[in-house]
Amino acid sequence: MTKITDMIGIKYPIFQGGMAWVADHHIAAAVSNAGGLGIIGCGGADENWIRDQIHKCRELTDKPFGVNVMLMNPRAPQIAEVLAEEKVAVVTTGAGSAGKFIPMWKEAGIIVVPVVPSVAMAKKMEKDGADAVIAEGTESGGHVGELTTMCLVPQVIDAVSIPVIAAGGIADGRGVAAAFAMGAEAVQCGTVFCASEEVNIHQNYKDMIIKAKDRSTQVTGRKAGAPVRQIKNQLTKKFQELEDRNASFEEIESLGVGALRRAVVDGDLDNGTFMAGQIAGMITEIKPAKQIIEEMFEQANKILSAAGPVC
Ligand code: TUI
Repeated sequence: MTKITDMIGIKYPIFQGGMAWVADHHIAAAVSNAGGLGIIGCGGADENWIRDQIHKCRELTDKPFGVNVMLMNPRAPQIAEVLAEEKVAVVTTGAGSAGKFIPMWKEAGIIVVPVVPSVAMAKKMEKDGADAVIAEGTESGGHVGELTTMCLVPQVIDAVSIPVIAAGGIADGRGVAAAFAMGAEAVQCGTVFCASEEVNIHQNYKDMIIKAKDRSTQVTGRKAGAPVRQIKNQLTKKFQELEDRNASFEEIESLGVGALRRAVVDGDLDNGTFMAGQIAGMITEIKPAKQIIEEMFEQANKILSAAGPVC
């Protein structure tokens, strides 16, 4: 039991990342039914889609689940209101500051857990009333910060009093054990659930993850302020060309428009954005979400119980 499992009422201290286009009610319900915290990712969707997903998730599970709000979504204010109306158990946020929505969510009894890429943002979220923070390292897939999980997590833990969840580069019991050794109260995993049976994405996306090696991902758009980690393909070469000639944020953004949908829905190997973390190289099998979670914690518990003095 950790502060996070107690706070939310879940069995395993694991959140499934609220990945845009990827994390719909199917995987969220599967992870929650397995004892973790499943999360529906809003990405760029509108509030009607999200309300429908929440209702569908409730049909598949009576366990707590969460919703992730991607704060760059222009509909974030409308989505925030729907989440308060629906009184979802947990809201996580990404790609911006959740501050202005926290009072409304707290009034609705929601547990609020923003993703933070820095100590400064973690302190701000604590001051604004967050219940916990997810410290996400640059190893993660999708929109990323600059610090690695190994450096970010302990610095955030030292800086705040609320529980810290470690994310970025965690896909097995060794990663979980390392996160707990650093003082985390839970982990968040995304990429490993892209390789689950229940996730509703094109088979080509799952295959990309299974085939990925340690150096298969790349962050595009850092210079333009739109850093996204994804698996290398023809599209990342085009992103690289734009960056090499110092293209503007708008040009880089326009190349990315619709690219995540092309990956997730169409399985377009050349023109899709296959967001994935660096740990994709370690993932070699598609498994049910329940098996992923149970194996991860069995391994972590073995490591942590056997750990004696280092020397
Ligand atoms: O949000 C994510 N990962 C995502 S969102 C996403 S959807 C997307 N699609 C196309 C282009 C861009 C995004 C795909 N992956 N992770 C959580 C996360 N949040 N990582 C980093 C941050 C973050 C960054 C800056 C959180 C707060 C922040 O604050 C900046 C500020 O000062 O407001």
